[in-house]
Order: sequence, then C-alpha cells, then structure tokens
Amino acid sequence: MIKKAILVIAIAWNCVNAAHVNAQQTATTTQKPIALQHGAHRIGRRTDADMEKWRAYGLGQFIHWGLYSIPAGEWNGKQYSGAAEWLKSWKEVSATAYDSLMYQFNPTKFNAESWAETAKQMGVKYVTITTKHHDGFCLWPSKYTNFTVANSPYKKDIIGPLVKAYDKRGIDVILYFSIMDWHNPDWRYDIKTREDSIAFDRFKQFTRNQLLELLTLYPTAKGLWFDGTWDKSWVKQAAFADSLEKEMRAMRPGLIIGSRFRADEYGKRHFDSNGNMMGDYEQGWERKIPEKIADVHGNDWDCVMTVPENQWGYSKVWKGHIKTTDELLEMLAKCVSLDGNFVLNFGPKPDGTLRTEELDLAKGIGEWMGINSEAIYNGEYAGLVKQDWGYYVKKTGTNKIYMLVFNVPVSGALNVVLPSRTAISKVYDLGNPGQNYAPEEIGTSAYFIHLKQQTFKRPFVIVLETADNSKNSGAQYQKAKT
Ligand code: FHN
Repeated sequence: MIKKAILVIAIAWNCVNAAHVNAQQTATTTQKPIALQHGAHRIGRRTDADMEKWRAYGLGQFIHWGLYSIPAGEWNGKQYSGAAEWLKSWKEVSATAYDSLMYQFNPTKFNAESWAETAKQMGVKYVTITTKHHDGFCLWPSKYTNFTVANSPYKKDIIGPLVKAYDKRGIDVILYFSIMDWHNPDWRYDIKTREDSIAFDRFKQFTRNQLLELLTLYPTAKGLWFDGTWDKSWVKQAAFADSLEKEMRAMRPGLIIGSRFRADEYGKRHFDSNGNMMGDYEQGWERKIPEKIADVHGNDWDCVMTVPENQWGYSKVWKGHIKTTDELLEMLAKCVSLDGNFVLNFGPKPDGTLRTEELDLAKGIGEWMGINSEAIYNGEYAGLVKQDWGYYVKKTGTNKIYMLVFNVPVSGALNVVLPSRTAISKVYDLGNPGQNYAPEEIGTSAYFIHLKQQTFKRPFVIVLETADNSKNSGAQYQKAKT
C-alpha cells in the first residue's frame, strides 16, 4: 500500500519535472537546428553511474592554491583591488618578478590528509583543485614546462597526495585546469598573424600534453574543471577542442567535463548555436545561484562560491561582506532544491595551512551537515511551490520531502502545499526525530505545520512523510466564484 502511494506521488512529480525539461527542448526544436560539426555531443542529461553520483553530491569544496598565495593580494606594500589569484595581471607587477615567486614556494606545513579530513568533517562529497591557474604555475611536476612545483624549494608533487587523501575518504576529485596560461610564451589572447597561429599551434599541443599527462598521473580523478577559455584565441579552436574532448573521454570513460571547455564553430560557449549544452553540466553559475527551476533548463549544474565577494586565492585582506555559515547553508539548500550542487571555495595560505575563517566555516557547515545531510545528499527539486520559510528538497524513491527552514514566521506556522491527492502521514524534525508535529489541514493538500514555541538559532529541517490521499475528493474546499 505504502509502495503504491509512493508510486502515485512519484508519477505526479515526475510530470512536473518533465515539464520544465521539455520546455527547453520545445524552445530549441521549434526552430530548424543548424548543422554543427562541433556542437553538443548529447541532448539531455547523462544517465550513467558516474554522472548519477556527481548529481547526488550536493556539497563540494573548491581549492585555489598557487604562487599567488605568497603575495596574497599585496605587491610592494600596495593592495591589489582584484582577486588575489589575478595579481600577475596587475600593471604594478612585472611578469619576471611574479614568476620568480616559484623560488619562494615552500609550504612546509602542507598536509594533504589534514585538508581532506577538514573536507570530510564538513560533509563535502567532491573537491575541485587547481592544478594550474591562469599564472601557469603547475602544482604537479609536469614534464612539459619548468614552471612547476618540482622546481620550487618544496620540490614535491601537491596534486598526487591530495588525490590520495581525498580518495581515501570517499571524496571525489575533479582537476581544475586553466587553458589560459600567462607564463607560456605561445599563449595568445587572439590570433591575428601567421606568427600567432604558429605559436598557438604549439600552445595547443602543450595543452593537450598537459591534460593527457594529468589524466595519466591521476587516474582516479573523476573530472576536469576548465577555466580561462573565454579569449578569442581559444574560442576559435572548435575543431581542436572538440577532438581533444573526445580523446580525453575515450581515454577515461565516465570523465566529467563541464560546459566551459570549448566553443562551437560559431564561437558559442557553454551552449551551442542550437542552444544545447556542451559538456556534462552547466558551469556558468559562478558566485550566483538560479532563482527558479526554469533558469537551469533541466541541466545539471553546480554553483561555485567564494566566502568574501570575489577572492579565490589566499588574500591577506578580505574586504566587504564575509558570508556566514548560515548564509552559506542557505545557498547550499537553494542549490540542492533547484537540482544543483554547491561548491565552497578555500584559498590556503602559502605555508600550506587553511585560514582560520575557512576552518571555522567548515566546522559550522559540518556540524549542521552532521544532523541534516540526509536532506542534501541525493536531494532533488521537489516540484512544489516555493514558500517563504525556505526550500523543499525531495528524494527519488522515497516518500519524504524535506523542508529546509531558514525563516520562521512570527505565527510559527509553516505553510505547505503538496500536489493534489497527497496527504502527510508523519512530520518530524530531522535534528530531533522524537519531535513529531501534527499538521493542520487548511485546504486541498495544503497544511500548516505549527512549530513549538521556541527560539530558532540555526536553520533546521522538517521531514514530511507523504501518503496517497486519492480517496479524498477535496469537495469540502470550494473555490470562490468570482
Ligand atoms: O578567473 C577565474 C577566477 O580566478 C577563479 O578561478 C574562478 C573560479 O570559478 N574562475 C575564473 C573566473 O571565472
């Protein structure tokens, strides 16, 4: 009986979910598609086990680490106004002086196990680590350039121990790689001359070599997170990038690549000229979160977020608003409620330790996740009308809906509107499973959950167990004739 009820509810919700996916497909199919050689490889979501796992992560960690952590946003006593990892692009900084920071890179306190343990305690399921940012410095001993950790006083590989430590704790690793490389003399912002073209051809081979090298050295990494792909030079490489993507996927079946890697032959990025996403998930949600499910067009996506407004690498000074644990948890809840993952950035210090503010946030998030992660892992868009108290999340194959509550109304009554013919069979607080609530029915499949009188200091999760209510005609609730 319970199974039947779950099936009825699941069918109703799947109809709601299918509607938003179909909306995008209808939009793209009403116009005659352009024949593309280097457009999307697939329409619709990937359904294999690797991608199902990615989709279920909920919470991730981003790590930006490199030479830029040494000056930490300061050069000759002056504070750079941009993001610390962009310091080399500042006119005050000479390229040679910046590159010689390599001879100072010696993170003697770096301990991959302790970073991975912090991430584990925080509850993250995947980590994206910068192997090479725009400055071109490689955190692995690449044999294709001298500008690597191997030639720093530290000498040792950073990526290998991190992959091992995170793998050991069941946290999947994604390798961040910037295509744009300010150190490589063959890099160009655009290709205007024959010389540019020859140089950029060399650069493409270098890029291919480094990517295949990474996939060979770190065979357990689950994906590649591309960045620095917006310049005209790279946008013009549709055929090369497409063939490289295919080569990497053939080398590593299941590899996950986002929508930032390549452009189609018309220079369209993320979405090809027919509006289909190129890659396995949308990578455009940087420091912003979609407002509603229609904004994600049925695609997989993740949101990458900084703690201050825009600092990824370690910066001595964090200006402006610094996000709190509860704000970050609300972002996490919102992302999961809209079918996305939330990825929080960490910018380690030059000695290899994590900054105190980030450790405190990781601890706070971890404490909350310790109680409420059931509402995050495998969480999905619930197909319900959003209410002011927070976010709904559902889990496929169960009869549970999670209410992630961030704003308690003065009345203490949380409004819940379920699909018609759905009743609530049980309501309880995830942090206190003994604490049951009796829902008050206020309309057809509409309820108030009356919270007990108390002060709520932290966001919390209420679980609704649902049941089939198809026998109830709802006739007692009449709509007004107007
Ligand atoms: O320019 C970079 C920036 O430094 C940072 O790495 C972020 C992370 O998503 N990506 C680029 C900007 O989109």
